[in-house]
Amino acid sequence: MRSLFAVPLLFLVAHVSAKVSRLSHPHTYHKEHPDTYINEADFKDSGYPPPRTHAPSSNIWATLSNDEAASVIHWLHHQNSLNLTSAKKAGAWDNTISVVDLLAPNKTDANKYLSGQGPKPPRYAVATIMFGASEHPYVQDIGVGPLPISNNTHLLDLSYLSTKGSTKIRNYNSDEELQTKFLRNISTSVADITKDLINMTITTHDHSQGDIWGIDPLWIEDDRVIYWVSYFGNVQGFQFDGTTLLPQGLFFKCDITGRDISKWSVKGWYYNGQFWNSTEAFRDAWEHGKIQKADQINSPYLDADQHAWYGTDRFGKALPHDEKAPPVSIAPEGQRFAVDSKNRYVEWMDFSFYITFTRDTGMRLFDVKYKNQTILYELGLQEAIAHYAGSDPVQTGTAYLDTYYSFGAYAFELVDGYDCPTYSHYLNATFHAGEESRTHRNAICLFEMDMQLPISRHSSAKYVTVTRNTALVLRSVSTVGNYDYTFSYYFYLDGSIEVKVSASGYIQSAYYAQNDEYGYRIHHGLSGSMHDHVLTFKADVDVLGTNNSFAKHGAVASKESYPWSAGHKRSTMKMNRTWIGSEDESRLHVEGNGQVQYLVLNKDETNEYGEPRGYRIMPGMGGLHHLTIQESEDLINSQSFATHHMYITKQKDTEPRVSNANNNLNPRDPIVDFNKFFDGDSLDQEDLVLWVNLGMTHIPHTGDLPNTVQSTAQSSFMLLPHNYLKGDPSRQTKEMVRIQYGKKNEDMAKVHTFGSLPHPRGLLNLSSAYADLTQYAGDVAIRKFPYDPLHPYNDTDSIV
Ligand SMILES: *[C@@H]1O[C@H](CO)[C@@H](O)[C@H](O)[C@H]1NC(C)=O
Ligand SMILES: *[C@@H]1O[C@H](CO)[C@@H](O)[C@H](O)[C@H]1NC(C)=O
Ligand SMILES: *[C@@H]1O[C@H](CO)[C@@H](O)[C@H](O)[C@H]1NC(C)=O
Ligand SMILES: *[C@@H]1O[C@H](CO)[C@@H](O)[C@H](O)[C@H]1NC(C)=O
Ligand SMILES: *[C@@H]1O[C@H](CO)[C@@H](O)[C@H](O)[C@H]1NC(C)=O
Ligand SMILES: *[C@@H]1O[C@H](CO)[C@@H](O)[C@H](O)[C@H]1NC(C)=O
Ligand SMILES: *[C@@H]1O[C@H](CO)[C@@H](O)[C@H](O)[C@H]1NC(C)=O
Ligand SMILES: *[C@@H]1O[C@H](CO)[C@@H](O)[C@H](O)[C@H]1NC(C)=O
Ligand SMILES: *[C@@H]1O[C@H](CO)[C@@H](O)[C@H](O)[C@H]1NC(C)=O
Ligand SMILES: *[C@@H]1O[C@H](CO)[C@@H](O)[C@H](O)[C@H]1NC(C)=O
Ligand SMILES: *[C@@H]1O[C@H](CO)[C@@H](O)[C@H](O)[C@H]1NC(C)=O
Ligand SMILES: *[C@@H]1O[C@H](CO)[C@@H](O)[C@H](O)[C@H]1NC(C)=O
Ligand SMILES: [Cu+2]
Repeated sequence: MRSLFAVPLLFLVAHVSAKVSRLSHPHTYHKEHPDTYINEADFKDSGYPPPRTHAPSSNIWATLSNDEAASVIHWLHHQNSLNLTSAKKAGAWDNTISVVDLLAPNKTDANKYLSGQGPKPPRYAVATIMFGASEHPYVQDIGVGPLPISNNTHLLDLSYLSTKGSTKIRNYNSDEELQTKFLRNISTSVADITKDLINMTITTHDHSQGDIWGIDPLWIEDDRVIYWVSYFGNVQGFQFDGTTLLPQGLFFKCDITGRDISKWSVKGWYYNGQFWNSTEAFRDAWEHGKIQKADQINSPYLDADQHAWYGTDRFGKALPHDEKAPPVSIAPEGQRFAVDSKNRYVEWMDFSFYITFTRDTGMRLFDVKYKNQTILYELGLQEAIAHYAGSDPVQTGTAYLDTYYSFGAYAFELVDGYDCPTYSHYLNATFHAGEESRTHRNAICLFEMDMQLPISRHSSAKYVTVTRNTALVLRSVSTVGNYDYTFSYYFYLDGSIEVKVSASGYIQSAYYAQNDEYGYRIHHGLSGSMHDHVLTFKADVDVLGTNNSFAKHGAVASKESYPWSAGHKRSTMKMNRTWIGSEDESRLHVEGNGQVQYLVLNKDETNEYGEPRGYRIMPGMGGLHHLTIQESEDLINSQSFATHHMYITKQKDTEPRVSNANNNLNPRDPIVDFNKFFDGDSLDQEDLVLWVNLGMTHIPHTGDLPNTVQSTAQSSFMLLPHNYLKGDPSRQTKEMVRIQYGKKNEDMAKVHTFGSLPHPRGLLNLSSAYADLTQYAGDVAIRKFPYDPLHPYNDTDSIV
C-alpha cells in the first residue's frame, strides 16, 4: 500500500492523528528576508477590482455543500436496513459511511437543462458504505436523492454505473489494524535474524526502527488472500520525509484470508534472490549459515546529517549571482478574468467553464465554452496508475490505483508565490469522508501568465509584428503518499487548451540486490525501481453539438505521376483521411513521427470551404503514455484504460467514469471494467468521449534524489481548434505590436500598439510579489454526525 498511510484511506480523516505529517511544522516557516514578506492584500487592493460575473446556469456539478453532506449522512443513519455505526465509534466490524460525494447528473439531463429544454436535474449524492459487519465485508456505492432531503428522498440503486451490474465490491482489506499486529508479531519471532541481515528489529513492543508494508492491490491466489510485505526504514525523528527511500530487501509472504487472525500464516521469506517456504526453513537456513548475504551490507538508511542525501533543503556551493532576487510575476492591473465563486464559474477572454471538486479525482471542469459555444462537456482526471517492476515480490506487486487513495483528499493548500503567483485567485477544496467535511484552503489556483514565447511573430522587409502569449492556468497539486502530482489546465488565446501533469516528491525505490535489470543503482544499497505512470483523462469533446465523428488525417509517402511529369513518378506525400467508424477500432496508439492528426470533427458542420469543423487532440510535452507491462497480474481487469494512448467511446449515461475508486479492493472483479465500454457502437456522428493517457516510464536516476524534478517529469496533451474558426483568434488581443521601420528621412520607427501601450501606470511596491507564508495553515474540518458546523476544528499536526 501507499507508504505513510497505515490505515484504510477511506477512513483517512477519522484516523488522521496516527499519521506522519508530511509537511514538517508548517507554522514555523523561517523568514530569511523578513522585509520582503508582506500581506498580499496590499496588492489585491491595488485599485483594479477584479471583474465580476454571474454564471449563466447554476453549477449542477458543484461539490456537495457541508450542509448537503451532513443531511445525507443524517438521513442514511435513519435507514435501518443499512445498520450504520457512526464513523467516530466504528471499528472494522461495523457498517460505516466512508465517503459522501456528488453523483454527477446524467449528461442527457444536464444538456437538456443547459439548452433550456429541460428542468434543472435533481441533485443526488453518492455514499460509499463499508459493510464491515460481516464475515465477508464489502464496500458499496449507494445513491441518495433527490436533495435537499425531503419525503421524496430515497436510496438510488447505482448498478447502472457498474459494468458488472453491481456497485458492491468485496473488501479483502478491512482489517488493517489486525494486519499490522500480525506483521509485527511475525517480525518479533525473527528479530534475531533481521538484526543480523538488515540491522533492524521490529517487534510488537518496539516498532520505532522501521515499517513493514507491501504490495498493492492484494493478490488473490487460489482463493487465498496474499499480502507480500517488505521491511522499510522509517523517518521518525528526522526532519525529512522519505521512508520510500529505505527499502531493506527482506520480504515475507502472508496468507491473510478471512477475518480470524489465528488462521493467518506466513507462506515464505525472500531475501537476496533466495526463497524459503516457511519461517522455520528461513530460521534453519540462517542458523546453519546458509543465507547468502547481499554483498553490499549497508542498506539505505537516514542519518541526522542535515545535508543528508534525502533532505530537500538547500545545500552545496552557492550558485553565481543567486543572492539576487530572480524575476517574479506580477499582474500590474489586477485580475483580468471573472470568477463567480458561488458557482465556481470562470470567464477568461472567450473561454468559460465550471469547476467541480470530488474526493476521488480532485478538480474537474464542466461545460467548457469557447466563443459562447460548448467545446467540452467534461474534462478531467479519471484514474492514475503507478505500476512498478522488480525482481522482488513487492516491487512487482505494486500497481497503485490512486483514486482509491484519492486526489481530492490530498490536494493541500498551495504555496503562494511558488506553486502559483502571488496574484493568483485561490479557491478552497472541500471533500466529505469519514463523516467529516474537510476544507483545504487555497488548494486550487487560477492565474494568468505570460508564456514568455510570443504566440506569433513575423519580420519583413518593412515591419516586424509580434503578439504576447498570455494564458490562463487552473492548477491544483495532490500529494498522494510519496508523490506530488501537479495538475494544470492552460487556456490559450488561439482557442486551444492544454492538460498537463507534472510529478515531484519522493520516488518509491527498491533494495538494490537482484534488481539491476529493473533500475539504476542510485545510492548505497538502493535501486531507483523503474515504473510506469499512466494518468487517464476524460475529454468529452462536443464540437458544435454532440453529433461528432473521429478522424485520423495522416501524411503518407507515395509516388505519383502528374500530367506535367512526362510519365515520371515523383516521390511525394499525400494526405490520408480516414474515419474511426466504431468502437471496434477505437483503441488507439499515437503513430510515430507525429505525422497523423487525431480529430473530432462534425461532418454536419462544414466551414465555408467544405471542411468539417473540429478540434484536434495532440500529444504535448512528454507525449502520451500507456502501460509497458502487458496484462499485469496485479491489475487484471482494472487496467483496460491504460493499455493504449487514447480511446474513443460513445457517450452513455451509464459510462461516466473509466474506473471506480474501490476497484483497487478487488481488481479481478472491478465495479467498472473499461473493456466493457467497447461494444461495437458506431462512432459516426455520435456523442464521442475521448479517454487520453498521460504519464511516463520513470527510470529514476541519481537526479531523482532527493526529489523528482518537474522540469522533466511531465506529460501533456492539447486540444486545438481545427478548421473550426475562419482564422487565428489570437488576432483579437491588443497585446501585440507592429513596428514599421523608420524611413530614409524620418529615422524613428513607428510603433502600432493597438492600445497595449503605454501601460501599466504608476509605481509598484515589489513587496506585493511576495507572500506571507507564515499564514500557511492546516485544514478546516467539520464533524458531520452529530453535525456541528459552528465548531470547526483544525488538525494542524497533519494537513491530511
Ligand atoms: C448491525 O451491525 C452490528 C455491528 O455494528 C452487528 O453486530 C449486528 O449484527 C448488525 N445487525 C444486523 C441485523 O446485521
Ligand atoms: C441516469 O441514467 C441512467 C441510465 O439511463 C438511469 O438508470 C439513472 O436513473 C439516471 N440517474 C439519475 C440520477 O437520473
Ligand atoms: C413527510 O411525511 C411526514 C409523515 O409521513 C409528514 O408528516 C410530513 O408533513 C411530510 N413532509 C412533507 C414536506 O411532505
Ligand atoms: C504471535 O505469535 C505467537 C508465536 O510467535 C503466537 O503464538 C501468537 O498467537 C501470535 N499472536 C497473534 C496476535 O498473531
Ligand atoms: C546498525 O544500526 C545502528 C543504529 O541503529 C548503527 O549505529 C550501526 O552503525 C548499524 N550497523 C551497521 C553495520 O550498519
Ligand atoms: C517446503 O519445501 C520443502 C522442500 O524444499 C518441501 O519438502 C516442503 O513440502 C515445502 N513446504 C511447503 C509448506 O510448501
Ligand atoms: C450565448 O449563447 C446563448 C445560447 O446558447 C445565447 O442565449 C446568448 O445570447 C449568447 N451570448 C452571446 C454573448 O452571444
Ligand atoms: C476558504 O476556507 C476558509 C476556512 O473555512 C474560509 O475562511 C474562506 O473564506 C474560504 N475561502 C473561500 C474563497 O471560500
Ligand atoms: C444527431 O444525429 C441524430 C441521428 O443520429 C439526429 O436524430 C439528430 O437530429 C442529430 N442532432 C443534431 C443536432 O443534428
Ligand atoms: C490510410 O490510412 C488507413 C487507416 O489508417 C490505412 O489503412 C491505409 O493503408 C492508409 N493509406 C495509405 C495510402 O497509406
Ligand atoms: C511596500 O509595502 C510594504 C508592505 O505593505 C510596506 O511595508 C513598505 O513600506 C512599502 N514600500 C514602499 C516604498 O511604499
Ligand atoms: C483554524 O485555523 C485558522 C487559521 O489558522 C484559525 O483562524 C481558526 O481559528 C482555526 N479554527 C479552530 C477551530 O481552531
Ligand atoms: Cu515515478
